[in-house]
Amino acid sequence: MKQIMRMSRLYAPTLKEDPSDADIVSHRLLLRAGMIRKTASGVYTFLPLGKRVLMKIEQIVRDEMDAIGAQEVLMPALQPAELWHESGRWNDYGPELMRLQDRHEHGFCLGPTHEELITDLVRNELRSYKQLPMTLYQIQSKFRDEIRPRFGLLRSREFIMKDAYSFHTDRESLQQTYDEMSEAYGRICTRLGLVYRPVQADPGQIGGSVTCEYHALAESGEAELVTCECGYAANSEIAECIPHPEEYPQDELKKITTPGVHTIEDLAQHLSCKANQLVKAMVGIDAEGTPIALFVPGDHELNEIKVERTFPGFTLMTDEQLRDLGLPKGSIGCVGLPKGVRVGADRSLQDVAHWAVGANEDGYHYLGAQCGRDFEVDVWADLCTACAGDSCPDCGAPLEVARGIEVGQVFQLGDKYSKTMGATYSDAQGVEHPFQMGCYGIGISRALAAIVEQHNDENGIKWPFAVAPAHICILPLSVGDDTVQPAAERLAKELSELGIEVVIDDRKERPGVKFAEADLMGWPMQIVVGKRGLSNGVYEVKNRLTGEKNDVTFAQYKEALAFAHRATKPARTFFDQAKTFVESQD
Ligand code: 9G3
Repeated sequence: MKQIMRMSRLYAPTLKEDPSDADIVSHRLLLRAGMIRKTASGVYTFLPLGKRVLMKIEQIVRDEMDAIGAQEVLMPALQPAELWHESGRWNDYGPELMRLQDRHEHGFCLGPTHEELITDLVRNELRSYKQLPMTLYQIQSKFRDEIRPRFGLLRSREFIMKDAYSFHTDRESLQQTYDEMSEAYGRICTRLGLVYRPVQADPGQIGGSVTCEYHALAESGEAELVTCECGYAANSEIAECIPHPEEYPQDELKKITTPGVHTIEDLAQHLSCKANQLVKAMVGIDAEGTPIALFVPGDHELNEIKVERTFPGFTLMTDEQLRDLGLPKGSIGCVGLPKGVRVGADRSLQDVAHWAVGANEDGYHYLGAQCGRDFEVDVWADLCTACAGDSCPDCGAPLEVARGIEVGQVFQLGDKYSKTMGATYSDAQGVEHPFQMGCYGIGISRALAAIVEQHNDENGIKWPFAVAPAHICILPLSVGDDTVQPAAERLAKELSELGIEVVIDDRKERPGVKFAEADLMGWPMQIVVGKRGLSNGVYEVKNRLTGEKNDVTFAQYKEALAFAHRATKPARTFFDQAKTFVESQD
């Protein structure tokens, strides 16, 4: 029998108004529903209802981790600095790493992640290939001193993460766990009620070669994704870009006067053509100080990560550097560039025979500039950020742009940590090798907010059943009435005997307040017990997720109850018989 929750006792201080400093819906609703409270910038307290949801999310994650053989541990948040010196990361991170000293002035940090800690644990315990593969995980608070905490739980300075780490003898074993973990992440997102996309991502600072992010789609998401109906999805930071530039109809090289034209928009207006018929130039300097002119379709942006990969150290020139080179900002082109300037161009421009581009003379542009005849390109590369309408690299269909909240990520770390920290196992011949490792995170508190971002309406939160703080809210309307209250209490008791989680709004509040708060808190179902309904022999049942309302007669209710009891009867018989058997043995 589950404990019946009573609104008259529940500590859930709701707010009538939207808090001023909450600028996304999940932050607003979690505060208004009395589920979280801000303790400091980026630091939150979970109140009873918020804590109940957190525990349900954690339990679903635990279920799925245990199902693939991962074992739960609990590591300390307080991490000795020595480990971070060993891995060489103590100085990699700036003030984001929360460092402190103990009373003996020994250095520590509050753990933002636990690669160092778990590698140290394992290098002393896991010594033989016979013990591999091994996956350990924890659900624990993490600390990252974000420079601008915002969006409530989405970017906080203390948050709850499930982080798992796997240890292997070789890459194929790592790949197998990585794949199992990826499938488990899909099941977790689905069970949490999240609309999500696995997204190919940029390994970034991790240095592992393979990584994938799990994004919950939401307009408030910080990540920009490109997605396709075929299932392809990638972080737009690194997604392969296949634009469709078109030619401006002009074959011979022709210089035109373009007074006051300095941007692609100006030029498109001047030529009454589309931006993708024009070529945009950006000039910079690479690590060796070589000037480089880059050309991309007029309707695309240069992608810094891709440019860095092709021209290491590339930084855009300042206005005076451009002037020193004699290049007029806003009408730079590929014809007549000063000697020594290297030319790079987005590979999609290979299919554009004649370019409309700056003439390297202020107030002039060229039409019909032909590669090979009027200019040369040294390097063709994928230099642009993919955007809506570009071709999907997998199936060719037009890409769409979406925004995502990164709720999970899986990494293949290889031997990045095991090598630097001397974490080795001995193989069948007794030879020592560094472990292959993987690491896998899910933002538990962030997932809670992501669920609200995807499940809400103008009245409040709409919790999916699997994570709702309770399943059914019973709303007696006239509490004083001597028939309504007992009927509501009986309903609560009968439903909770089925294992249903029930909350009863037993407060002496007006019906309007009860309805509004039930909608705000997002209980998936509401059952109204009112004087009129009782005299008509019905309960009014409302499905919060669909808005559907039905009058359920007492007979229908009794039948549903009996059915539910029968449905759970086999389990009950088993335990009753087991109990009787055990007692008979005494
Ligand atoms: C730091 C600080 C911030 C950090 C890190 C280290 C992110 C850091 C990446 C990861 C990788 C995976 C295991 C679970 C899944 C994610 N922000 N990362 O390493 F010192 Cl201040 O955390 N870790």
